[in-house]
Amino acid sequence: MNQTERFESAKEQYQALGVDAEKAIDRTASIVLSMHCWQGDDVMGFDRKGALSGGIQTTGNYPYRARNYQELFQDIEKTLSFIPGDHKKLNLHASYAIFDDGEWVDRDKLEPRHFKKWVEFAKKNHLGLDFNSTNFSHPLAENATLSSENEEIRQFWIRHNIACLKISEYLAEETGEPCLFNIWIPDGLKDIPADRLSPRKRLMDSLDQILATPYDKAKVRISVESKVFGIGLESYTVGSHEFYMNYASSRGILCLIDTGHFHPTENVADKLSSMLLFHDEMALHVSRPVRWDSDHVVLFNDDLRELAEEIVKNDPRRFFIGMDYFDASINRVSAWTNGMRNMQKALLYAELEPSQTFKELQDQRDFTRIMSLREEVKTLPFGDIWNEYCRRQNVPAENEWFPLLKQYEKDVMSKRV
Ligand code: RNT
Ligand code: ZN
Repeated sequence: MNQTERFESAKEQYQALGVDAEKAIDRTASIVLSMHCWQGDDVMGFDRKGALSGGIQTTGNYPYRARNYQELFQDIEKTLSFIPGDHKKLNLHASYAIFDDGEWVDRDKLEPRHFKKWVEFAKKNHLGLDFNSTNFSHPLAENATLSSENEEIRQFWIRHNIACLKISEYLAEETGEPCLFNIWIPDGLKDIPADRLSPRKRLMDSLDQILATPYDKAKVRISVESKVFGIGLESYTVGSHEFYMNYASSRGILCLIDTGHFHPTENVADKLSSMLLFHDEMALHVSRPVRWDSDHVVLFNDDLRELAEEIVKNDPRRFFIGMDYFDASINRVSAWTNGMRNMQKALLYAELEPSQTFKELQDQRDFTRIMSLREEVKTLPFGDIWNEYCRRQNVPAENEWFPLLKQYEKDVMSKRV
């Protein structure tokens, strides 16, 4: 059988369960994913030489990391050529500002013009843009940022975030689509705090000062990202889930849920429907924690499938879906590609589920049938639909992209010495 015949046969098998594979393909293609720029260079950025800090870590020494914006652009374009989807966004961090020769400004002085090259790159590749302030990997972030007891330091980070808000507005204006401006800070303590409240009060005040800056809500959505703990900050995180959930609700901004930022036995997929009862929109960082917030490359596993199922059932247009993983132990274009393709796969898989039937069976409390049907679905020829989706999107099929990546590694990446 050739690809078309395999697809037609697979389509019939899904049809037998009442699922329209054509519609599933079209709906998946319309879901917007934001690809994080930071997988390509191990979260190094362009504005400083120092090590990554803030309780997050990249591990591994695979060669050929992108060392400047030209190489990063090259790798992003290669990666995009492997990923299906009608429209994608690129998720930037403030530390990826591009300075002219000899120029440098600190984070509180960043301006839209420092992201002009990213805008040109986005336009060339038909990409939307999202943005993050970088409240780590900086000498003034050694202790605390927006929750700092040192007023000068706290004001520095407030100025940085206000600068980022203005840059986000510029990115939205230039690309003509909304920009998500996400705030994550590493602030926390290694050991048991004497005072849990004051840092949180200061964080609340800092965020209020940032939000007091006028901005166009049609162009920019602001989100806040919570966390359980970071390395060296195991006992206390100022920006906890409860803090940000309440903060976001009371100020009319978005909560960002990072799938790596909860206790390992918590089901993150379960949180989405609850959040969306109280918010029109929410944001995600899709990651893969292994025992801790390790930011492993996202795989096509049960956790991801369940997350995608919830996205699809709660209307994908209500989500800002961003990816957040970084692995320095493997080829970084392959890391990017696997994670992004796996997210797409999970969304297609979710679109191909007989969810209306499942729902009716649940209402009838026919759990015997649900279990059996769910298992039946797992052995359907999903790969044939996935490869057809890739073919229609002009990207390589599942067994085709890896040789192309190895060729790129040989021709381009391996020359970076
Ligand atoms: C850290 C957060 C944060 C970062 C990126 C680089 O735990 O997940 O989102 O990973 O901003
Ligand atoms: Zn994150």
